[in-house]
Amino acid sequence: MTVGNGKRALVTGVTGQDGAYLARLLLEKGYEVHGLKRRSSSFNTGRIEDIYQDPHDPDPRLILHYGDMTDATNLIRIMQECQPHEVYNLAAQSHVQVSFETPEYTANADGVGVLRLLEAIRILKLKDHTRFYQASTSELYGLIQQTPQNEQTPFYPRSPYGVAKLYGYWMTVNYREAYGLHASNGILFNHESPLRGETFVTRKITRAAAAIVLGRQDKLYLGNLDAQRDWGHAREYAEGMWRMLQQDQPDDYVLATGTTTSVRDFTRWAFEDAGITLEFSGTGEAEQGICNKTGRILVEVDPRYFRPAEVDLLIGDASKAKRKLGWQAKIGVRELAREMVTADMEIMRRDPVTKD
Ligand code: NDP
Ligand code: GDR
Repeated sequence: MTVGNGKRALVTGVTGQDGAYLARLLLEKGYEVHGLKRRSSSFNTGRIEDIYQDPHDPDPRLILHYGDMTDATNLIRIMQECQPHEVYNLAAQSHVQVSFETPEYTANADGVGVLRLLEAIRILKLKDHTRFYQASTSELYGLIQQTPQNEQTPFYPRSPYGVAKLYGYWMTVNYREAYGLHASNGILFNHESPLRGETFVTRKITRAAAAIVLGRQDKLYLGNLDAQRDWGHAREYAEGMWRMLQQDQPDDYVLATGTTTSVRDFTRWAFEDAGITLEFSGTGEAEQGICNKTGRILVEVDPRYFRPAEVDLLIGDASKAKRKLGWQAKIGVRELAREMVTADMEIMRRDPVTKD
């Protein structure tokens, strides 16, 4: 059992992929972890089941609070109750395509939500007590200006999500400069894991590869196969977030692997890991059907998954994080895909009724 380190952390978005990895890491380091979770009509704590503690436990190390990034009074009250030494703001409507359908809500939760937390620190006079981490994103770069992208690369977001996150990024910088808050942005490139949400492209692919090979699904429908992303492992990125808040000075850091991969190649590798060799023909919109060796079409391009504006290419330069934080991604995309496919095969074998 880890001995308490006397520190409290508040993690918003604790029920999400990154929140689950970060909460686990903080508990291992001896923090008392407070998590913000939304009220939901069904259980939404699946990702933190293994660290979940009964509220009746006499000395709970993980304490969950109901809350929402769109509710300022609730955030202020939780901050007042926890008096956290470190706040990790991971809560967000994090799906880029969904942000085109819900732009105002995304602005409220992902943009103004950041301001609400920063203001809570200011109102409660916690500025010399509380350090703040903002989950910024490579989606800020958007339209390609230069590659690889680093902390100096200009931003040009391409979605309501990216624009909302731009506001959060600058508010974090502004509160640091205006009020002296220890507030840092992690500009994180895509990171995935077996805990990744099922509608993000990597997990959608690894689940489908597992389901198709087990005879539970006939076909996978995808959008833009030409998009290129710098995919790392979420567990390693959670460690990077923590390291940012251990620095004497607040700052902004890129976390990335430095390697980029197309959606097409990720699909090929994931299916290969599941035991299926895919045959591709043509590219872009000409690429309508992708078959296995017998000619059966397993992957089809469906324009409904094309975005109104796309981010074509992301590849990050994390040399500042390496130099200042001693952080470097070790898990490459090939290993990541294999881990995700293996995990999805196991889940599906355990659950005989899953249908897609
Ligand atoms: P997830 O979508 O897995 O998790 C998002 C979390 O935010 C969930 O716990 C969700 O709750 C919660 N949430 C959503 N809306 C609200 C709200 N209005 N109030 C309170 N909580 C809310 O995202 P990730 O874990 O992948 O990402 C974590 C953060 O990092 C996000 O801010 C994301 O934008 C950012 N990011 C992610 C990257 C990635 O590649 N994963 C890269 C760069 C940045 P619920 O479980 O109830 O839905
Ligand atoms: P992204 O991740 O938009 O980069 O945002 P996502 O996995 O959704 O898309 C990556 C790329 O794949 C293309 N794509 C598809 N995407 C989805 N979701 N579904 C499909 O069927 C599909 N087909 C092709 C997309 O067009 C895109 O180019 C993620 C989120 O975690 C953000 O919160 C985070 O900030 C960024 O990563 C960095």
